Amino acid sequence: MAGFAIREEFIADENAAGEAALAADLEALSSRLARDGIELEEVIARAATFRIAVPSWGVGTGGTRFGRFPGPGEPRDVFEKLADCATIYRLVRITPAISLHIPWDRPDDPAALAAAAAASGLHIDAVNSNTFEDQPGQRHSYKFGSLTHTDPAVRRQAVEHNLDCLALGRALGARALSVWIADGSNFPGQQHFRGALERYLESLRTIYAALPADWRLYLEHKLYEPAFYSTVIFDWGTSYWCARELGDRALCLVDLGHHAPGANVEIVVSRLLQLGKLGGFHLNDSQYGDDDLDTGSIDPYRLFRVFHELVDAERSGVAGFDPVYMLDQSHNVTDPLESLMTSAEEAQRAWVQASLVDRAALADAQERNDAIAAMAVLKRAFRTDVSPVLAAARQRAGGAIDPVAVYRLSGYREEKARERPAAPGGGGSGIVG
Ligand code: PSV
Ligand code: MN
Repeated sequence: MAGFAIREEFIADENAAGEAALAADLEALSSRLARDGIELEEVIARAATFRIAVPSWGVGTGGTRFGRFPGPGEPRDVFEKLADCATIYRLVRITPAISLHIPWDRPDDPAALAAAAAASGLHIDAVNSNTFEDQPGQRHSYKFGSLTHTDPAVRRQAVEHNLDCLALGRALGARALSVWIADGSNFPGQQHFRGALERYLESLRTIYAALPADWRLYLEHKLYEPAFYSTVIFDWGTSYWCARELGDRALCLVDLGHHAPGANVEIVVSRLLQLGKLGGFHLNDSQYGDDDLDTGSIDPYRLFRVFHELVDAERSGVAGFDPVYMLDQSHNVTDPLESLMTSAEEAQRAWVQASLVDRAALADAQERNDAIAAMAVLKRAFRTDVSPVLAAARQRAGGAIDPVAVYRLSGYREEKARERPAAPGGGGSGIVG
């Protein structure tokens, strides 16, 4: 890949400076874990297996409907986005997959993009269709909906976009299509609820019929926004029913921000696991609604509780357990690469902490209806600082003990600012909603 890259020797040199402190932290953690009968090395080995995808659009500064404040050196095209994703991967070693949003990041030459990704150890895992905004020159508008629009011509256009995403995804080596629609209504009476859902299923059936045999189709629900009165796929129940109607390869995708404030998302996760329809996650954090804040930045305990349900299902051998993880957040006031590296680590941290839960002790407390003891089991795992485990897993895989520190010291952003003078009109796109 052209342009400045952080060299492996640079990472190794910086790691050398942090090795003694890491060794001391590992030793302390090892004796703490040993008291619970847990082997430190096993925890490090497990941490090394965690994977989370980065959205191509996430490496650009996001925005709100009040504005966007791009930073220096933003990627101007999908190849530059790929270079930023490669940098993240090089430092954190758990993000080899990229999800592409179409048409935001449609490559002119898919084979060239797939080859460039492979050259950096990356791959495209999913394509996300976008029928939530109009594109220049588009024949029909999505102002009043896309896959559920009352006009069959609009629905056909939205279906065709998804079919096009499948074709493009095949050329890129992807294995999944994620569908999120903004369709809904702003006024009571504006939309016939059952009619819109029937139209959704009819559109999705056409898309599902074209899904390659080894692909998965993810249906993403969202409570509200941009429609503020009703949303067609507003909750996990609707999403579950649609996935069941479509077939085995249709699964539900849970975006943590797409629920009412205070909603118990972990029980949603548990239900979908039990029903065999949990496909994966869009991770982010929020204080009020779909805030798209950095994963683990507001409520790391909730993230832990979600991962606790996942690890529990994994350990009890729930059939079909195979969720995928992607970061889906908007970086408005940070360097997006720093946010993505930190967020990937927060997800990995919650997963590793959840793996420390003493499940026998928890089951026992649950049997005895000892609520305090049960909570204490969860808290003991959650309060374990697994930072040294994550650092060791990264370092052994060739990544950085402290990714953000190495990134800053490398001068990557300054180099990119020189290499990538801002395109007239602002350049790279961010997230919407
Ligand atoms: C919608 O809010 C969403 O979570 C969907 O996943 C979109 O594809 C993504 O954000 C980007 O706007
Ligand atoms: Mn999402």
